[in-house]
Amino acid sequence: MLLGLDLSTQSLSALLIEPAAGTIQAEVSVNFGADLPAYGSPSGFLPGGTGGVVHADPRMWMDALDLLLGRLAAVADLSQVKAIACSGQQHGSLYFDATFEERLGRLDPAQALSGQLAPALSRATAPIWMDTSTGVECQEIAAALGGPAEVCRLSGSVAVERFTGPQIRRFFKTEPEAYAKTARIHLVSSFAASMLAGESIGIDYGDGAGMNLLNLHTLDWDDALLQATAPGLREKLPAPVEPASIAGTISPYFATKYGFSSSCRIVPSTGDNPSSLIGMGAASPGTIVISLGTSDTFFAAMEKAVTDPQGFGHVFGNPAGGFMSLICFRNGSLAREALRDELGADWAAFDRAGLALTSAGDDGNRMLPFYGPEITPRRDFTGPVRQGDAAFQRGENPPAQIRALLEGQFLNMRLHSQWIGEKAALIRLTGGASKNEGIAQLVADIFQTPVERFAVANGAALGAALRAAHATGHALPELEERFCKPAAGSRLEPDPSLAAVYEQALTDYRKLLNGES
Ligand code: XUL
Repeated sequence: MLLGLDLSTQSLSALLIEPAAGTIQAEVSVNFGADLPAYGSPSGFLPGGTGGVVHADPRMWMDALDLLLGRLAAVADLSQVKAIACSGQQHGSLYFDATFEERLGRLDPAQALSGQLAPALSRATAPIWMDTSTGVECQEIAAALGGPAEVCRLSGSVAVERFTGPQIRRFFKTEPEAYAKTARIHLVSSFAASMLAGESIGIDYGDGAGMNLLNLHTLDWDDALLQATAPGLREKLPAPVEPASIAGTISPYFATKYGFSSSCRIVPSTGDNPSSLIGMGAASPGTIVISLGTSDTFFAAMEKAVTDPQGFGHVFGNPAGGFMSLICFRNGSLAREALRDELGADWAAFDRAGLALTSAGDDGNRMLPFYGPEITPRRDFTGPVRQGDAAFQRGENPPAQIRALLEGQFLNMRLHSQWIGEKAALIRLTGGASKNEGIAQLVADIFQTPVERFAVANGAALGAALRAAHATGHALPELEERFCKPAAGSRLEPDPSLAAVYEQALTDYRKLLNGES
């Protein structure tokens, strides 16, 4: 059996697979808010941060790992696990002093992880991906490199607030002594693997590319980016590692405590988006994944590592080799829920029958679908911008508002993914709103590409389990064939008669966004 773990914002989950049979043997999870209330983090982070600060308590993640493996050992024979791979929320970082490696190497199974590792924290809390406090640091890094375009050319992304490099720079500037005491910096994902291995495990090219520090051309930390970020940084970072490899063997702590075999292998971790790419069966170019959540994300394996000239999209390493694109849209369900509440509507109004009250393109009623600041495009919207007939502009006619919002969201996604330059053969849609037939058909029509929905809820944990299987000799295409199946009857074909309507809508949308109409 192979084990995949996903350390996400709100929970830590485990998925155990039997690769030859193509079966999921066990699935357990720990919810940080419900299961570890002592950390006062109902949504997985410490509430009340100011100036854009969003941090989490790393001890919560340590306790969660003990709790999760205890639960898993109660339902599965962990001595049968050949290898473990982890996935983690991207960009979050942990800071440890010089005692960390030694502590990792002599973990006592009679005690909890947190009591043994927390004393090595040189920064009590960990900034996570929701943190937006580093605007100044992003500007400083870009300026040191001669402009945002150079940061993007080297690292695959312009300097971004939530990315780890700007976060490290802010720590160095605000707490220079604690930074100087820091001997090891980990990402959430590489930290999870390091606990399991009892030694520091490297950072893979998938998650490493979310730091503004990894040079995508050399796949090593970039000296100019390191220098622009903070002094002495190379020594503090674990080396970048090839994702499909064996990084270590399980620490005796876990073998003794939870019954793992002492030969169980640890595979390098990756970020949750690269891991989902594998879990959604999209490791090779040609399949796009669109995940509809609080924020919407768009990602796909890439033929070539091209970067977004506008600087909104990102390029990460693909754990299966090569690269992947990732584009985040902050106003996902956030905006869908805001409009639903504004209209006093329910989700049925967003489904097939509700959408059938208006027609595709809705005679030119258009909306920039942003209820708050957006990152793609990066702009401080304060509410949706409407263009169309007078009643529509006043916010009347609920069916027209709903269609315009949804069309706006996916036209915006189509527009801002054009830099990738590849036409996909298939879209795999996941996340809460993907169950909605009306939304799924709209995606197929706007992209003029077939859409499939997925049965597996946790694509990131499945991706981790598949990566563990891949790194221990199972062929990825066969694993995808067995595990990455669409839900029965979930495929929707695009309506070709709408291609021209949405070409025109895309032109109109671009003009509205650029203030040209
Ligand atoms: C990606 C990002 C988020 C986190 C969520 O850039 O910030 O998708 O990975 O877990």
